[in-house]
Amino acid sequence: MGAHPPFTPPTSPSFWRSPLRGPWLTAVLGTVLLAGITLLFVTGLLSYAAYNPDLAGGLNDRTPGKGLLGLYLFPWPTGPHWLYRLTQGLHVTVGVALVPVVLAKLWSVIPKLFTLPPVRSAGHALERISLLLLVGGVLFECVTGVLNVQLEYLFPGSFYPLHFYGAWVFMAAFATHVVLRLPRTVRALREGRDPRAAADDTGLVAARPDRPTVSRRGALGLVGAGSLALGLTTAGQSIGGRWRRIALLAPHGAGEPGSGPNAFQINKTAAAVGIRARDTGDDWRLTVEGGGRRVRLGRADLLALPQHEAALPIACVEGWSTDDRLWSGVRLRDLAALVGHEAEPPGVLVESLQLHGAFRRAALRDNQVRDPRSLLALRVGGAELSADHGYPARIIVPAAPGVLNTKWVSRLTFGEW
Ligand SMILES: Nc1nc2c(c(=O)[nH]1)N[C@H]1C(S)=C(S)[C@@H](COP(=O)(O)O)O[C@H]1N2
Ligand SMILES: [Mo]
Repeated sequence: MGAHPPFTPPTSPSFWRSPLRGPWLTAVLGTVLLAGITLLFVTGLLSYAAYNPDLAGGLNDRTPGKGLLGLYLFPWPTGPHWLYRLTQGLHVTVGVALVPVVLAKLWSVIPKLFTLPPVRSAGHALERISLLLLVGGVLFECVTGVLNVQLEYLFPGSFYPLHFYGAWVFMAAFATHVVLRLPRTVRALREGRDPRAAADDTGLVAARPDRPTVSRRGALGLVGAGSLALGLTTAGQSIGGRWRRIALLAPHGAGEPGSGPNAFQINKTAAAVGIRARDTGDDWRLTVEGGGRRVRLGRADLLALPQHEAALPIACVEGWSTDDRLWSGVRLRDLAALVGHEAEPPGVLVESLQLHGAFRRAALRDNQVRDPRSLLALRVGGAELSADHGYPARIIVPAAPGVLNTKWVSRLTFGEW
């Protein structure tokens, strides 16, 4: 009996024995998160704006109850053409790379979770509730984000509201936390790496530390190496080129399906969404409507209209992007002109042959219709579109999220919706 040390519960300060914990380590990790999470917040809001959720009709809007949270929305521009590729690539890559930092930060403060009494005062109770939202929020955003990147449609249609509202709750708690902890963080960074437990008023330094097996710097190095490895194996899916080969963590990243001009990432195949060959054959017609007029065009009619080229990527919300591809087809503004919208065409509602699923229709804003690079594409890289890339015709718009590049288009309605 006597040989066993007495049982120490995690609520006892002597249960936590890592010599690494201390205000400096927590402050360094916190500072990295402050910068990283701010970037995630900004690029996240940009991604939300890029969907044009406030377009009349709210067609693209998966968060119709957003109210004031849509306050900052602005018309998403069409240039530079790689804009969404950049903002979303950063969001997903930095988000994935921060996961080890988040875990290390939580580890560094975990003794505080168990301190007794759990609530000392009303103020302390409020602080603990805000910490619950903070920790719950960060884990929730990590999990929904990573699952969306990895499994794309695990949340059919509902990833957007979950990640969006989760972000606002988390950011409120995060902002509170930053304000409360900034002075302590600055002090800890100034004081350096080795505060003595006696001088520690944060309760992070172990009362009975074990012997160190790695220095604080070494531990930070390990976390950094983990982040870097995750970042590098994710980033290639956005950067493209040779980097794509090491995009091991990205389901749509490494490797490109098939060969020839159509050999690039496919989000949903024609078969997956029930597009049958007979719907896209010679009987296929595109209906163009607006201004009280309607025309119906076959593929030969479209090919007889002036053809234009645009080198544009597809950049998906999941973080993967294609390199610039040379698309060719009919300008959206030329199609608007066919139904009388000559000078300043309005926005357009795009509908697909696809009968079910969240992405079978999308609304584009007038600035997107008017851009000369916005096409109803018929060909890519000099070849006909493949069935999986949207044959007979698909939308391609500069700087827009992939989700707005509707495939297997059957109807365009300019204005009036
Ligand atoms: N009709 C239709 N169009 C669609 C989709 C879809 O599911 N159905 N997916 C969209 C999404 S989310 C993306 S990222 C791009 C992917 O294009 P790609 O498969 O041609 O690379 O197509 C978009 N167009
Ligand atoms: Mo997408």
